[in-house]
Amino acid sequence: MKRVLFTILLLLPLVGFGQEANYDESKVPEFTLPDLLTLNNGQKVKNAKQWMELRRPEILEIFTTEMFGGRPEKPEGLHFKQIGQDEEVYGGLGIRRRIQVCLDNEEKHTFEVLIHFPKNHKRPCPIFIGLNFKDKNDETIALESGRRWPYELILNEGFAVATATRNSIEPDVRPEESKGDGVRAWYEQMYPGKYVWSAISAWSWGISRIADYVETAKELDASRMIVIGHSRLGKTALWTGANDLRFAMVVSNNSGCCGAAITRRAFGENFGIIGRSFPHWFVPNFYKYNDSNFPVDQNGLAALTAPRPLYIASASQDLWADPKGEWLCAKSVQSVYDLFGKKGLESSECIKPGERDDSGAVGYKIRIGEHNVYPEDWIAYMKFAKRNLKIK
Ligand code: GTR
Repeated sequence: MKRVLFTILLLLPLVGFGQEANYDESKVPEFTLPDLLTLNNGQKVKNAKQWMELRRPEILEIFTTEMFGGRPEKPEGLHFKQIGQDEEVYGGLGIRRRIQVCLDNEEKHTFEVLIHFPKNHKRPCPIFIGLNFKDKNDETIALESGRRWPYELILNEGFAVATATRNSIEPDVRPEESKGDGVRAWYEQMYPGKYVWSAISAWSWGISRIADYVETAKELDASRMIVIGHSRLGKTALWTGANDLRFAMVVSNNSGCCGAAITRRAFGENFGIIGRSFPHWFVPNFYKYNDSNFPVDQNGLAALTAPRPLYIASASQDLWADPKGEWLCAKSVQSVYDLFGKKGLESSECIKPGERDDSGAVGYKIRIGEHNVYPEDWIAYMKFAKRNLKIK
């Protein structure tokens, strides 16, 4: 009985409470992607300066008001406490540090960050920063070592990596289940009605607070911070890079609908399904839209990373996230990267499972297998980072 219930629960998002996901390529509608380089007033963006000063803010505004919501500035009382350090982990390869990010002077609102960095680093380490799927107050905070967080591998390549649980910043629960213990409820108490923001915005805001810590740590290279995320946290990674230009590179791993997948393909998860399943990921305006009428498509979100390196990755069995739509997204940010003279994808159609197209400033790959992050994914991201961020 338990197992049947569990299976039904697992399948619920797939059927979207009655609204079906399309998996038939022949049913993908004809569509034209909204032009990233046409300003709201109809004029064309001609150079990088106009992109940065005129069009980029317009697109950022669309995703802010219509999808994820805005983000407060960093809080006044923000400070950090080191609450633990192991001087030798992984046979002397790394140092493991625990930081408490205190969001207020009274330390009523805090979350914990786990940082690994190479022990024998010669200069500040480039660092991957991403949230994880562990539960709040889990003793083993983020010790998801092994597959998703292959610390040994990362340390061996000379990178540091910082992570925190998403639930410790903002619980990943529907509004009716909320206990009011996330940063959104706290801001609402302080400034009633001022911020309309989703859990995804709140998570991205939390990642920026980790970046604030990195700026204070001499072992870490704040000019080479890479935001990384898988799935819902891949959406979050894109949104973080869009809002916080301190991040030098963005990695979206299997982020799918409202992440890197082109919405207008209406393949796999779609606006209707995601909006019903995860109302806390979006602002109320999101519900005005269907798959064909959002003012820009997700290549607009991805293009907010430009000219910084951007890696979009899919998995062949992860049709829910629409690999082909993610490839199209990576491909169709090219007009923006062109303005900066940056190379994008080489492929002219979606590459085959197991292949990579990542020799430029935009990378795409599709791993054979399911929705997840594996060491082989990290290997590709680190190689891409080393080349693009000139890491020796
Ligand atoms: C699914 C959701 C996806 C993706 C995924 C995850 O249920 O429909 O958009 O975000 O969760 O985060 O694992």
